Amino acid sequence: MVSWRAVVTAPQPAMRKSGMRNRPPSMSASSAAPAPTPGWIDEIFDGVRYGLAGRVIAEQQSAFQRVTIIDSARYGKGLLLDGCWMTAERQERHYHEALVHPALCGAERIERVLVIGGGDGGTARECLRHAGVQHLDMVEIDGLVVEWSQQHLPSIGGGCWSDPRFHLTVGDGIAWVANAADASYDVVIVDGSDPAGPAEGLFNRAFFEHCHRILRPGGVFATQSESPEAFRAVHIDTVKLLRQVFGHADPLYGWVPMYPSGWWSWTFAATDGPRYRQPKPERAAAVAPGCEIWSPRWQNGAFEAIPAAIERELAAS
Ligand code: SPD
Repeated sequence: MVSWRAVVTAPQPAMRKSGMRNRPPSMSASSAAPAPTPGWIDEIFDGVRYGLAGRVIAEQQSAFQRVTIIDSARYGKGLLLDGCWMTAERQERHYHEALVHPALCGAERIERVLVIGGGDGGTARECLRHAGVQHLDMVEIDGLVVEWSQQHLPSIGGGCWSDPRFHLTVGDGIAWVANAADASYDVVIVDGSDPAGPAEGLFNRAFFEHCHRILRPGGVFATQSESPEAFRAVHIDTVKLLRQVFGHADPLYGWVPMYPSGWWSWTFAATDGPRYRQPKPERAAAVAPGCEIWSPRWQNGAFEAIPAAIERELAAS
Protein backbone atom coordinates (compact mmCIF):
# COMPACT_ATOMS: atom_id res chain seq x y z
CA MET A 1 0.00 0.00 0.00
CA VAL A 2 1.26 3.44 -0.78
CA SER A 3 0.20 6.75 0.62
CA TRP A 4 -1.73 8.21 -2.24
CA ARG A 5 -3.12 11.53 -1.22
CA ALA A 6 -2.70 14.25 1.32
CA VAL A 7 -4.41 17.46 2.15
CA VAL A 8 -1.92 20.26 2.40
CA THR A 9 -2.95 23.49 3.97
CA ALA A 10 -1.66 26.56 5.57
CA PRO A 11 -0.43 25.56 9.02
CA GLN A 12 -3.49 24.67 11.09
CA PRO A 13 -3.47 23.89 14.78
CA ALA A 14 -5.79 20.93 14.37
CA MET A 15 -3.97 19.27 11.48
CA ARG A 16 -3.14 15.61 12.01
CA LYS A 17 -0.78 13.48 10.07
CA SER A 18 -2.73 10.30 10.71
CA GLY A 19 -5.59 9.15 8.58
CA MET A 20 -3.87 9.43 5.21
CA ARG A 21 -5.86 7.23 2.97
CA ASN A 22 -3.96 4.43 1.32
CA ARG A 23 -4.77 3.41 -2.19
CA PRO A 24 -4.07 -0.08 -3.50
CA PRO A 25 -0.87 -0.16 -5.58
CA SER A 26 -2.94 -0.93 -8.69
CA MET A 27 -4.56 2.47 -8.39
CA SER A 28 -1.67 4.77 -7.88
CA ALA A 29 1.98 5.56 -7.92
CA SER A 30 1.76 8.53 -5.64
CA SER A 31 4.87 10.38 -4.60
CA ALA A 32 5.63 12.00 -1.29
CA ALA A 33 3.54 15.05 -0.45
CA PRO A 34 5.23 18.37 -1.20
CA ALA A 35 5.59 21.08 1.38
CA PRO A 36 2.36 22.84 2.36
CA THR A 37 1.47 26.02 0.56
CA PRO A 38 0.12 28.52 3.05
CA GLY A 39 -3.48 29.44 2.39
CA TRP A 40 -4.20 26.48 0.11
CA ILE A 41 -6.03 23.21 0.67
CA ASP A 42 -4.97 20.55 -1.81
CA GLU A 43 -5.77 16.98 -2.63
CA ILE A 44 -2.55 15.60 -4.03
CA PHE A 45 -2.62 12.65 -6.36
CA ASP A 46 0.07 11.24 -8.56
CA GLY A 47 2.12 14.37 -8.87
CA VAL A 48 -0.77 16.79 -9.32
CA ARG A 49 -2.46 19.11 -6.83
CA TYR A 50 -6.18 19.82 -6.90
CA GLY A 51 -6.55 22.75 -4.62
CA LEU A 52 -8.56 25.68 -3.41
CA ALA A 53 -7.43 28.83 -1.71
CA GLY A 54 -9.04 28.70 1.70
CA ARG A 55 -8.73 27.63 5.31
CA VAL A 56 -9.58 24.66 7.49
CA ILE A 57 -12.40 25.47 9.90
CA ALA A 58 -12.82 22.08 11.58
CA GLU A 59 -10.87 18.86 11.53
CA GLN A 60 -11.09 15.65 13.53
CA GLN A 61 -10.13 12.02 13.27
CA SER A 62 -13.35 10.01 13.49
CA ALA A 63 -13.44 6.27 14.11
CA PHE A 64 -13.09 5.81 10.35
CA GLN A 65 -11.24 8.68 8.74
CA ARG A 66 -9.94 12.21 9.01
CA VAL A 67 -12.87 14.58 8.50
CA THR A 68 -12.03 18.11 7.38
CA ILE A 69 -14.33 21.08 6.81
CA ILE A 70 -12.88 24.00 4.86
CA ASP A 71 -13.97 27.40 3.70
CA SER A 72 -12.92 28.65 0.28
CA ALA A 73 -13.57 31.78 -1.70
CA ARG A 74 -14.35 29.93 -4.92
CA TYR A 75 -16.72 27.14 -3.84
CA GLY A 76 -17.70 28.06 -0.28
CA LYS A 77 -17.51 25.51 2.51
CA GLY A 78 -16.44 22.00 1.65
CA LEU A 79 -15.66 18.54 3.00
CA LEU A 80 -12.63 16.31 2.66
CA LEU A 81 -12.23 12.76 3.95
CA ASP A 82 -8.69 11.56 4.56
CA GLY A 83 -7.47 14.48 2.49
CA CYS A 84 -9.69 13.74 -0.53
CA TRP A 85 -12.24 16.21 -1.82
CA MET A 86 -15.81 15.06 -1.30
CA THR A 87 -18.03 18.05 -1.83
CA ALA A 88 -18.37 21.82 -1.61
CA GLU A 89 -21.34 24.13 -1.39
CA ARG A 90 -20.99 25.78 -4.77
CA GLN A 91 -19.90 22.74 -6.74
CA GLU A 92 -21.85 19.80 -5.40
CA ARG A 93 -24.62 19.85 -7.96
CA HIS A 94 -22.32 18.57 -10.71
CA TYR A 95 -21.90 15.39 -8.72
CA HIS A 96 -25.26 14.83 -7.07
CA GLU A 97 -27.47 15.56 -10.07
CA ALA A 98 -25.40 13.24 -12.26
CA LEU A 99 -25.53 10.41 -9.73
CA VAL A 100 -29.23 10.61 -8.95
CA HIS A 101 -31.39 11.58 -11.91
CA PRO A 102 -30.46 8.94 -14.49
CA ALA A 103 -31.41 6.33 -11.88
CA LEU A 104 -34.53 8.02 -10.53
CA CYS A 105 -35.81 8.91 -13.99
CA GLY A 106 -35.07 5.49 -15.47
CA ALA A 107 -36.24 2.97 -12.89
CA GLU A 108 -39.64 1.39 -13.43
CA ARG A 109 -40.74 2.39 -9.90
CA ILE A 110 -39.09 4.66 -7.34
CA GLU A 111 -41.10 4.10 -4.16
CA ARG A 112 -38.21 2.65 -2.16
CA VAL A 113 -34.69 4.05 -2.49
CA LEU A 114 -31.49 3.06 -0.70
CA VAL A 115 -28.47 5.39 -0.50
CA ILE A 116 -25.22 3.92 0.80
CA GLY A 117 -22.87 6.64 2.06
CA GLY A 118 -23.91 10.12 1.08
CA GLY A 119 -23.42 11.55 4.57
CA ASP A 120 -23.44 15.16 3.36
CA GLY A 121 -27.09 14.72 2.33
CA GLY A 122 -26.75 15.90 -1.28
CA THR A 123 -27.74 12.60 -2.85
CA ALA A 124 -30.75 12.19 -0.58
CA ARG A 125 -31.80 15.78 -1.30
CA GLU A 126 -31.83 15.16 -5.05
CA CYS A 127 -33.68 11.82 -4.65
CA LEU A 128 -36.36 13.43 -2.52
CA ARG A 129 -37.09 15.99 -5.22
CA HIS A 130 -38.87 13.09 -6.93
CA ALA A 131 -42.41 13.03 -5.58
CA GLY A 132 -42.68 9.31 -6.32
CA VAL A 133 -40.14 8.43 -3.64
CA GLN A 134 -42.04 7.21 -0.59
CA HIS A 135 -39.24 5.83 1.59
CA LEU A 136 -35.52 6.54 1.43
CA ASP A 137 -33.03 4.67 3.61
CA MET A 138 -29.60 6.27 3.88
CA VAL A 139 -26.83 4.28 5.54
CA GLU A 140 -23.73 6.32 6.32
CA ILE A 141 -20.88 4.76 8.24
CA ASP A 142 -19.51 7.93 9.81
CA GLY A 143 -21.76 9.89 12.13
CA LEU A 144 -19.29 12.76 12.25
CA VAL A 145 -19.73 13.31 8.50
CA VAL A 146 -23.48 13.65 9.01
CA GLU A 147 -23.12 15.86 12.07
CA TRP A 148 -20.64 18.24 10.48
CA SER A 149 -22.50 18.34 7.18
CA GLN A 150 -25.65 19.39 9.03
CA GLN A 151 -23.69 21.96 11.01
CA HIS A 152 -21.34 23.42 8.38
CA LEU A 153 -22.89 22.49 5.00
CA PRO A 154 -26.65 22.77 5.57
CA SER A 155 -27.41 23.80 2.00
CA ILE A 156 -26.13 20.48 0.65
CA GLY A 157 -28.61 18.27 2.50
CA GLY A 158 -31.25 20.98 2.25
CA GLY A 159 -34.57 19.68 3.54
CA CYS A 160 -33.61 16.02 3.44
CA TRP A 161 -32.82 15.79 7.16
CA SER A 162 -36.37 16.61 8.18
CA ASP A 163 -38.22 14.98 5.28
CA PRO A 164 -40.57 12.32 6.70
CA ARG A 165 -39.61 9.97 3.86
CA PHE A 166 -35.94 10.07 4.90
CA HIS A 167 -34.59 7.42 7.28
CA LEU A 168 -30.97 7.71 8.37
CA THR A 169 -28.96 4.86 9.82
CA VAL A 170 -25.41 5.52 10.96
CA GLY A 171 -23.87 2.14 10.28
CA ASP A 172 -22.18 -0.17 7.84
CA GLY A 173 -23.74 0.06 4.38
CA ILE A 174 -22.08 -3.15 3.25
CA ALA A 175 -23.72 -5.09 6.07
CA TRP A 176 -27.03 -3.32 5.41
CA VAL A 177 -27.02 -4.45 1.81
CA ALA A 178 -25.97 -8.00 2.76
CA ASN A 179 -28.85 -8.23 5.26
CA ALA A 180 -31.55 -6.56 3.17
CA ALA A 181 -34.38 -8.70 1.81
CA ASP A 182 -34.44 -9.78 -1.81
CA ALA A 183 -36.19 -7.29 -4.11
CA SER A 184 -36.66 -4.70 -1.39
CA TYR A 185 -35.60 -1.51 -3.23
CA ASP A 186 -36.42 0.13 -6.55
CA VAL A 187 -33.19 2.13 -6.70
CA VAL A 188 -29.85 1.56 -4.95
CA ILE A 189 -27.36 4.43 -5.05
CA VAL A 190 -23.79 4.22 -3.76
CA ASP A 191 -22.38 7.61 -2.84
CA GLY A 192 -19.15 6.49 -1.28
CA SER A 193 -15.64 7.81 -1.32
CA ASP A 194 -12.74 6.22 -3.15
CA PRO A 195 -12.05 2.47 -2.97
CA ALA A 196 -9.68 2.66 -0.04
CA GLY A 197 -10.39 2.95 3.66
CA PRO A 198 -14.03 2.55 4.68
CA ALA A 199 -15.29 2.61 1.07
CA GLU A 200 -13.07 -0.19 -0.24
CA GLY A 201 -15.83 -2.80 0.07
CA LEU A 202 -18.21 -0.75 -2.07
CA PHE A 203 -16.46 -1.75 -5.29
CA ASN A 204 -16.28 -5.54 -5.17
CA ARG A 205 -18.30 -8.37 -6.69
CA ALA A 206 -19.88 -9.55 -3.43
CA PHE A 207 -21.24 -6.07 -2.71
CA PHE A 208 -22.53 -5.58 -6.26
CA GLU A 209 -24.20 -9.02 -6.19
CA HIS A 210 -26.11 -8.07 -3.05
CA CYS A 211 -27.13 -4.77 -4.65
CA HIS A 212 -28.42 -6.76 -7.62
CA ARG A 213 -30.27 -9.17 -5.34
CA ILE A 214 -32.07 -6.47 -3.35
CA LEU A 215 -33.31 -4.57 -6.42
CA ARG A 216 -36.87 -5.14 -7.56
CA PRO A 217 -37.51 -5.99 -11.22
CA GLY A 218 -37.18 -2.79 -13.21
CA GLY A 219 -34.79 -1.37 -10.63
CA VAL A 220 -31.65 0.68 -11.25
CA PHE A 221 -28.30 0.68 -9.47
CA ALA A 222 -26.01 3.74 -9.52
CA THR A 223 -22.54 4.40 -8.18
CA GLN A 224 -19.82 6.97 -8.51
CA SER A 225 -17.14 5.21 -10.59
CA GLU A 226 -14.07 7.41 -10.28
CA SER A 227 -12.16 9.34 -12.93
CA PRO A 228 -11.49 7.88 -16.37
CA GLU A 229 -8.24 9.86 -16.34
CA ALA A 230 -6.86 9.87 -12.80
CA PHE A 231 -8.18 6.42 -11.77
CA ARG A 232 -8.67 4.78 -15.14
CA ALA A 233 -8.04 1.18 -14.06
CA VAL A 234 -10.52 1.37 -11.18
CA HIS A 235 -13.04 3.02 -13.47
CA ILE A 236 -12.78 0.33 -16.13
CA ASP A 237 -12.78 -2.53 -13.63
CA THR A 238 -15.90 -1.13 -11.98
CA VAL A 239 -17.84 -0.87 -15.24
CA LYS A 240 -16.77 -4.36 -16.34
CA LEU A 241 -17.75 -5.89 -13.02
CA LEU A 242 -21.14 -4.20 -13.05
CA ARG A 243 -21.79 -5.49 -16.58
CA GLN A 244 -20.99 -9.01 -15.40
CA VAL A 245 -23.22 -8.78 -12.34
CA PHE A 246 -26.22 -6.90 -13.78
CA GLY A 247 -26.05 -7.63 -17.49
CA HIS A 248 -26.30 -3.97 -18.44
CA ALA A 249 -24.09 -1.14 -17.16
CA ASP A 250 -22.94 2.11 -18.71
CA PRO A 251 -20.72 4.94 -17.51
CA LEU A 252 -21.79 8.55 -17.76
CA TYR A 253 -19.08 11.23 -17.93
CA GLY A 254 -19.11 14.69 -16.43
CA TRP A 255 -17.12 17.06 -14.28
CA VAL A 256 -16.38 17.64 -10.65
CA PRO A 257 -13.77 20.36 -10.99
CA MET A 258 -12.11 19.87 -7.60
CA TYR A 259 -11.72 16.07 -7.95
CA PRO A 260 -8.51 14.65 -9.44
CA SER A 261 -8.42 15.55 -13.14
CA GLY A 262 -11.84 17.22 -12.78
CA TRP A 263 -13.22 14.56 -15.14
CA TRP A 264 -15.51 12.13 -13.34
CA SER A 265 -17.83 9.21 -14.00
CA TRP A 266 -20.95 7.61 -12.59
CA THR A 267 -22.05 4.15 -13.66
CA PHE A 268 -25.62 2.88 -13.85
CA ALA A 269 -26.72 -0.75 -14.04
CA ALA A 270 -29.92 -2.69 -14.54
CA THR A 271 -30.91 -6.24 -15.37
CA ASP A 272 -33.65 -5.72 -17.92
CA GLY A 273 -31.83 -3.38 -20.30
CA PRO A 274 -30.24 0.08 -20.13
CA ARG A 275 -33.40 1.71 -18.81
CA TYR A 276 -31.28 4.37 -17.03
CA ARG A 277 -30.57 5.85 -20.50
CA GLN A 278 -34.21 6.65 -21.16
CA PRO A 279 -35.58 9.16 -18.65
CA LYS A 280 -39.30 8.89 -18.11
CA PRO A 281 -40.59 12.19 -19.49
CA GLU A 282 -42.93 13.02 -16.62
CA ARG A 283 -40.26 12.53 -13.95
CA ALA A 284 -37.66 14.40 -15.99
CA ALA A 285 -40.03 17.32 -16.54
CA ALA A 286 -40.66 17.55 -12.82
CA VAL A 287 -37.00 17.78 -11.76
CA ALA A 288 -35.09 19.27 -14.71
CA PRO A 289 -36.19 22.89 -14.16
CA GLY A 290 -34.57 22.79 -10.72
CA CYS A 291 -31.29 21.30 -11.94
CA GLU A 292 -28.11 23.19 -12.63
CA ILE A 293 -26.43 20.49 -14.77
CA TRP A 294 -28.76 17.57 -15.41
CA SER A 295 -31.34 17.44 -18.17
CA PRO A 296 -32.36 14.60 -20.46
CA ARG A 297 -30.27 16.21 -23.19
CA TRP A 298 -27.22 16.57 -20.95
CA GLN A 299 -27.62 12.98 -19.78
CA ASN A 300 -27.80 11.65 -23.31
CA GLY A 301 -24.63 13.50 -24.26
CA ALA A 302 -22.86 12.41 -21.08
CA PHE A 303 -23.56 8.74 -21.77
CA GLU A 304 -22.45 9.18 -25.39
CA ALA A 305 -19.25 10.97 -24.32
CA ILE A 306 -17.43 7.72 -23.63
CA PRO A 307 -13.78 8.05 -24.69
CA ALA A 308 -13.00 5.86 -27.70
CA ALA A 309 -10.23 3.91 -26.01
CA ILE A 310 -12.40 3.14 -22.98
CA GLU A 311 -15.23 2.00 -25.22
CA ARG A 312 -12.82 -0.36 -27.00
CA GLU A 313 -11.43 -1.63 -23.73
CA LEU A 314 -14.87 -2.33 -22.30
CA ALA A 315 -16.00 -4.04 -25.50
CA ALA A 316 -12.91 -6.26 -25.49
CA SER A 317 -13.73 -7.80 -22.12
N1 SPD B 1 -12.77 11.22 -5.15
C1 SPD B 1 -13.96 11.58 -4.51
C2 SPD B 1 -15.06 10.63 -4.67
C3 SPD B 1 -16.13 11.07 -3.77
C4 SPD B 1 -17.43 10.50 -4.00
N2 SPD B 1 -18.42 10.88 -3.02
C5 SPD B 1 -18.58 12.25 -2.78
C6 SPD B 1 -19.63 12.52 -1.76
C7 SPD B 1 -20.60 13.54 -2.21
N3 SPD B 1 -21.87 13.34 -1.66
